Amino acid sequence: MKLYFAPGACSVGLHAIMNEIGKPFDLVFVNTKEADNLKPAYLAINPKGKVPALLRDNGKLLTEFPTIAMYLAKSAPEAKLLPADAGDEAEVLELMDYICGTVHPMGYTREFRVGRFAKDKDDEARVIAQATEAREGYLQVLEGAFKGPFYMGEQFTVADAALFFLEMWTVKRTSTPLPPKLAAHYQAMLARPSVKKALETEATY
Ligand SMILES: N[C@@H](CCC(=O)N[C@@H](CS)C(=O)NCC(=O)O)C(=O)O
Repeated sequence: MKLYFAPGACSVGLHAIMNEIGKPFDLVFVNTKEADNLKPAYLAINPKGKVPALLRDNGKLLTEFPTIAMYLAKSAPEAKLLPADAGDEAEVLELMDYICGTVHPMGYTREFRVGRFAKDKDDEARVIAQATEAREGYLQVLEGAFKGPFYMGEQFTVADAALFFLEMWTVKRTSTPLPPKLAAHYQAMLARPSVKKALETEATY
């Protein structure tokens, strides 16, 4: 398997999940800072022009964080990255959908890639203010749903990897404080060997 990633992008959550599972995989660096993700060579692999993407050993490509996370978790049941109960599993997917479909684009991408959303330079402050306000609201929703010590309670699941990249972005790339439960979760994730290893590896690119 090959994970197409960019250092510090949302793909880091999947990188950590793959470390949790512990099976061999290859990393393929996509330099999004140089917009390599939008160049023909990468578009031929993933026409969406985004990371993450997972190339399976059968040559099929999977995209979208929640999809890849579910695939990885279900392919390695021994790692117990999903709850056994169907309703609880649905809650994990619900969280990943919310993060990847709403929170990431509206509360983070809108600020990180403000040039794509603002009418012109003068409009950027308005767009960033919108993203900030939205982000503060989303973080309160996530804080309210958080059970602790992990998102689903005692069990670490793929939902925690999705929460992690948001927490990391919030701390490192925004001026929004993390609410207390998410702040504690972020520290616990940073101490987790799978996350440490992913961050250390990505720092070498
Ligand atoms: N809906 C996608 C979003 C992926 C996404 O936006 N990835 C960002 C990195 S975090 C990216 O590739 N950005 C490059 C760009 O937009 O040019 C998912 O959940 O996987």
